Amino acid sequence: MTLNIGVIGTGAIGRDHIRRLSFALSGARVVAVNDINAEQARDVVTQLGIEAEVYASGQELIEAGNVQAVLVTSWGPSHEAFVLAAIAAGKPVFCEKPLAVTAEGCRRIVDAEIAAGRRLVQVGFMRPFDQGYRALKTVIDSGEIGAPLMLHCAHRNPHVSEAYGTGMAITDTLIHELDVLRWLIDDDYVSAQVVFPRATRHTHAQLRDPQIVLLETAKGVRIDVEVFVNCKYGYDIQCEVVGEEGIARLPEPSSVQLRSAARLSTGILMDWKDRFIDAYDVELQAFIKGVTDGQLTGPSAWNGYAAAVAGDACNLAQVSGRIEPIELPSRPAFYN
Ligand code: NAI
Ligand code: ISE
Repeated sequence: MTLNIGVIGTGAIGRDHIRRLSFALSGARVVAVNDINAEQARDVVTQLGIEAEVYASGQELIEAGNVQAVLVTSWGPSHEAFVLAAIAAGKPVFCEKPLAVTAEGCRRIVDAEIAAGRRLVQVGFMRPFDQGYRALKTVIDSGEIGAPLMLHCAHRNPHVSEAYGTGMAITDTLIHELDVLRWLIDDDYVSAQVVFPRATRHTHAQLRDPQIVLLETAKGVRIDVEVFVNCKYGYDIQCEVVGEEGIARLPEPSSVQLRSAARLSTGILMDWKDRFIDAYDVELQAFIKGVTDGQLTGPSAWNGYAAAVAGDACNLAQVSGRIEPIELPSRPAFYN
């Protein structure tokens, strides 16, 4: 069976996902696309040489008879309405992060999915599918470094657009750590604080950059995440887990070691598309398989909600300067 997918949002990641669905993965094809920039949507279809109809609105695409599953890759604030519409239409939906821009919005999706009676939503948290994070989790779960005590992490982007503000460091960027770290150490957050070091001269008036987010978990683990989105030198994701018996680090992406011009060096990637290329492939192949088998297994709407609850506290902490509590309700049995 070939799954017919409709994609809403043909920007950077929408286009990349359409490419992988059309040429890298198996079991699916893109039959419909939509973007508020219709010309761009048409260009993507033409440039990739796929046979997909361009729809005038996301809602029409969701309702189209030949669309069996939906990919939401539009801007964050539009996600909630599209995901709710897909659930209402009974169609499985893969939604890029964030699931919704507030925890309240994510909760409405969780409630709608539970009311629908079956899992229909997978969130685009790709890091749990990344080989490096999986290897790190295997080491932690093996007990070799003992119980985790502290995590030191960094999420660095070379640059961001003028439209990216201080709050987005949480909702757009840190949200990946908020999801993957609770999975990695099987724990939940209980508080968050945000501190701002000296700002880089490469930032702009609406963005305080860098930031350090300090999280505490239910088991007492302390986590620091540096979010630095104008670091210039590369796209760099770091994660070090300090345990009672040893330390484990997220592996670097493999790259050729170079001896030249009196230097020993390895390259650093510049783009998230390259850094997580395999993880994006695996997460979407899992979505296709889940829909085809009638059993979605990837990150759920509850994962999207849990990350957003922590994200809301971090956003609050950015403004208050205080340690803000994180209160995640217990997980409904539906998501066990
Ligand atoms: P982008 O700005 O390149 O593309 C977004 C597209 O959505 C634009 O073409 C825009 O015209 C379209 N759009 C906005 N509102 C719409 C609406 N109501 N209906 C139809 N189209 C609409 O942004 P990018 O980087 O592609 O990000 C899109 C989403 O994917 C964001 O939520 C972002 O956080 C997420 N993302 C996830 C990544 C990951 O690592 N998982 C990486 C990059 C983005
Ligand atoms: C972007 O939207 C992503 O999701 C990338 O993975 C992240 O590194 C970046 O900071 C976000 O802007």
